[in-house]
Amino acid sequence: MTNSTKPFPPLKHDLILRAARGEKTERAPVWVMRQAGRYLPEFRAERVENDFFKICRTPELATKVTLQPIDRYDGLLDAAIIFSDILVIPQALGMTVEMVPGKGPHFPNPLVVPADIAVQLKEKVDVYQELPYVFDAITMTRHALEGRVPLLGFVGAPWTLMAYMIEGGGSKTLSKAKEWIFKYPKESHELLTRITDVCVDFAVGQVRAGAQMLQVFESWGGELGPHDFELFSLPYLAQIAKRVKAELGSEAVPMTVFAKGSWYALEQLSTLEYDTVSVDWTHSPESAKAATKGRVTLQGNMDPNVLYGGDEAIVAAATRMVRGFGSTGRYIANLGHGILPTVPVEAMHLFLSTVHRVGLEVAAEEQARESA
Ligand code: 1CP
Repeated sequence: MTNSTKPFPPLKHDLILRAARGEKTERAPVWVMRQAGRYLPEFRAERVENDFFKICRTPELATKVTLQPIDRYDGLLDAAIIFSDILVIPQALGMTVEMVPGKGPHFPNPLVVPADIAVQLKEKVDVYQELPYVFDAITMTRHALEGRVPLLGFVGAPWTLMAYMIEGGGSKTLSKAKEWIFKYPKESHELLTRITDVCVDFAVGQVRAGAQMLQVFESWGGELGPHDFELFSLPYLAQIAKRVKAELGSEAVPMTVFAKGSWYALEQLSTLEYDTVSVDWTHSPESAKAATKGRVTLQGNMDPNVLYGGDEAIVAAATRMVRGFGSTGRYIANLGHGILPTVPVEAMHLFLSTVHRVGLEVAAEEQARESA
């Protein structure tokens, strides 16, 4: 257990928080989705010793792994993201989730029909009872970071979590989860509402434990067409930002929404109470800026596979990205989705250092233009 009453060390580097709030920054901040994880040899070494969820549940180990990329890429990452998984919410709701090496998450007893909701899921979830280890890991990590960079918390979005709970793991078609929304829309909304309530409590708890920014991952957003996204994803994403901010009041932190593949919803997403909208590589900087009209900070969006393309390709794509997004000042550099497990650590380094270099160049050019 960590001592949550001990004051946190002062934050020495708030670049990402300023960018999220829409302030002009001296360069674009950068972090990478899944930056702590399988592409890092030091993480793989940890996994030989420990099961995935054991790392999540042991604050000392979660802290250690969260800091791995911050130490390796010292000075190049502008945020840390707590080591955990979106699937701790289904666990808190009462479901069993295992992490199968080389395969990913597996639910031995997925939801099959709506009647399973009452049988398998707890009616009321107390996140402080079910997920104290995440809060402890956040508090411990926030201390261990010593203010080097802000610490991000995260939750999975309701539709994405519902999809895992019904599919029982990753899926190419999401046929089972989609059968639910088309065959049992009322019960699907009931399930989404239950998940949303836990998301809200969990996100609020993470901030109270020390998270300085939050990201909501709707990783399966793009599996829904515009009509179904508007029915089964958007209202819940909207509720999460609204309720989390209302509950936290003056302690609210910037929030990011990432609905992968939902390019058609970018304008709508930019009108919710999120400060930042993370976009994948199906947007050009120009189209993303046109859809969001400066209402939010944009985050993203290089195709993670560029990191396999060799130095020239990485420098070209990262440069194009920062130059394309950089001129508004409302920008956080990232990949368009998580970094892949077989990416060489040097490719990540080149991506980060290019973003820094080009970000400084763009900022200097902007300043020169403004003072001209
Ligand atoms: O560095 C970080 O980003 C922090 C840790 C983190 C985060 C933010 C992990 C560790 N998982 C996540 C979020 C997460 N988990 C998402 C949303 C982001 C995204 O879209 O990539 C999703 C969809 C999951 C579900 C999940 N967990 C998958 C995907 C399965 C599929 O559907 O194909 C996998 C493979 C996991 C396991 C996992 N989570 C994290 C790691 C490092 C791993 C690998 C597990 C291992 O070590 O074996």
